[in-house]
Amino acid sequence: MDLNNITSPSFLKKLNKKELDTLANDIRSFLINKCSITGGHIGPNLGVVELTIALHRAFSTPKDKFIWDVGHQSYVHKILTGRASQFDSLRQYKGLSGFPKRNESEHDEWETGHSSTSLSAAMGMAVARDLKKDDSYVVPIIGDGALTGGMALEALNHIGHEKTRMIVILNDNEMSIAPNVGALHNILGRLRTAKEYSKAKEELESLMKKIPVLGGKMASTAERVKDSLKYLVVSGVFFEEMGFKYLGPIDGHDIDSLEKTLDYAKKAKGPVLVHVITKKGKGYKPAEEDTIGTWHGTGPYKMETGDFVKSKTKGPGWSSLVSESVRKLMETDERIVAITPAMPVGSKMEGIQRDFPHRFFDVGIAEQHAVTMAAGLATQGMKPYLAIYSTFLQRAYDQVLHDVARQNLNVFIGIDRAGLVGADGETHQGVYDIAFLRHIPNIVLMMPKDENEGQHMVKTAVEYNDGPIAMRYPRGNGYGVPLDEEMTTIPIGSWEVLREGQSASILTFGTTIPMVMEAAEELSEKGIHVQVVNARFIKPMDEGMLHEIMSSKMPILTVEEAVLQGGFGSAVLEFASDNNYYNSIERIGIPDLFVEQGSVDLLLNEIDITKEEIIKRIEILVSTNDRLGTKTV
Ligand SMILES: Cc1ncc(C[n+]2csc(CCOP(=O)(O)OP(=O)(O)O)c2C)c(N)n1
Repeated sequence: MDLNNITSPSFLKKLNKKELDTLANDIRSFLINKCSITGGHIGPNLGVVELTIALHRAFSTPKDKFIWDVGHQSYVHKILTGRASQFDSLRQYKGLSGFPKRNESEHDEWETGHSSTSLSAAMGMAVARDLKKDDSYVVPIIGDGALTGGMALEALNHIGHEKTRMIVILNDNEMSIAPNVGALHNILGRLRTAKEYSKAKEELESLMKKIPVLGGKMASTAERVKDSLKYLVVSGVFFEEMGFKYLGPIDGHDIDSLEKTLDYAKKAKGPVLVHVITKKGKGYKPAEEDTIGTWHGTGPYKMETGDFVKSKTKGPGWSSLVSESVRKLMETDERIVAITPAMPVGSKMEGIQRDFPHRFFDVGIAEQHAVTMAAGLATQGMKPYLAIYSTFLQRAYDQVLHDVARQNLNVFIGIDRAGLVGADGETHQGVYDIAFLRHIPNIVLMMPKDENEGQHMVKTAVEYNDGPIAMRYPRGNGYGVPLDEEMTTIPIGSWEVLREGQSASILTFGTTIPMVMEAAEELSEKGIHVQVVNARFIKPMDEGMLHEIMSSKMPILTVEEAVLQGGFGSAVLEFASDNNYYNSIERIGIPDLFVEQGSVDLLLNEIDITKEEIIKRIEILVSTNDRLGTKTV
């Protein structure tokens, strides 16, 4: 069938079994083909083809509400709700989002990107529904990985207590972004294999229904039998104890049994959890055989072989460089303990995991726990290294503030994917961390200009024993600069002049340095000689150098790939104001908006973080300064 002709999911209800199987095959081929060109979350989506079809047959969106947790597995839903024709633009600038988007379709009730929000959102929607005396269904769809997130567990606790009517679909493929971890994962493992429990429970329940009047003693005896049966057959029937009716485990690739179970679930008065077993990557051999998470989300690949199309890179990946530097230091420093909240593959920590299995912890999707666990380690004289994406560190703001910084503990935070990240879009841009960390007392925040300075910063962070220290590094690869044999430390709070000049000073750090250097070169050809400073410590700033620059009365331009409000430029303005300097100061950075998806270069262009803008601003600054002269105190 031509999937481009689908306009609404209502057509599904008219299809017979054979037609449904054909549709599932067509959707798989379509996804494998389209994602081979655009890249995307192919593995998770291949796993939910039948589940999504069954859901759209059992329910009627938009009246009924689907809430996709994380949202990376919503491609099939997008196809069935009339968006197949947009897949050529998947994850590209102004194109189809890789996550649910409310402005894309009335069938997208909830936007995500970060994990474990679905159950709380569903609770809100279900309460609203009940208050409005509506009869719709609220259906959160959550993976076994996302279920380990603290928020999901907080919501389960509340929903089970309130007995709110909703149908939770647990999409259990035994994988998070990498293999799933944790005690909850083990509970699911036992449930997956405990078919006998489900069968025995059903038999007992139907037996109990056959007894005409279950009065007093007899009823409670029967309940007790049922209870003890649970423990006899499978220890810890977690969900029932939490107040949910547990249905499953169901084969998530069998549309018929999925539908029967969903129809049964619809009759329940309170919360139901349908445990669905799926296979990530189903139907595409390379993805199906993946055991480490390579096919969770990919760039373009050759469809026939599954070989990834390699883009040309000069230097090592930033995550590899940082993890490898930490791994080397772990050889001689036994205090170092490495932690990742579910991202061992993304943060390239396999080497650490292999060489130091007892000093490596994948804690699951649990950023808050990861940070406070690191704080606990630090109280005992250990040196925790926590690799965490900038965007996900947002989850652990209070833990950084209250547990780490307030107690001034020696925690080293590697802020991975700092800056714009590209195709994942608004939910994943790592552009807020400076603004939400800079005002926290005690913390040191730095970003290297290249991978050599990066390895020295890792050493600096490990040697630093005066409190928390965080190092930002971008997504992607370094420039291929030579790496010094020995890692050395950099004086905390020291900046570096990269280019001398008297007309103006440009203060910048990290990824924007090359564009600033190019702008400086072009400006010098026009007779404007700017100083360029590698402001590698965002906190503390190099106050000595700032006094020097500001007292020279040069105009100043700050450039950062991060939000302007509360950012590095703001810190420079605060410094000027606090010290009564009146230099002209302008800032380039991310304005007050959420930056959408697209290639990083294109996005930088869109928000005017460009060489051309730097040249333009400096020319205006310098000419105004010359005309007016610098105001003095
Ligand atoms: C707060 C947060 N931390 C980390 C991530 C990165 N992440 C994206 S998907 C994913 C795994 C989700 O696993 P699961 O819910 O089981 O879905 P599956 O991909 O297996 O279908 C992780 C850790 C995220 N999106 N949000």
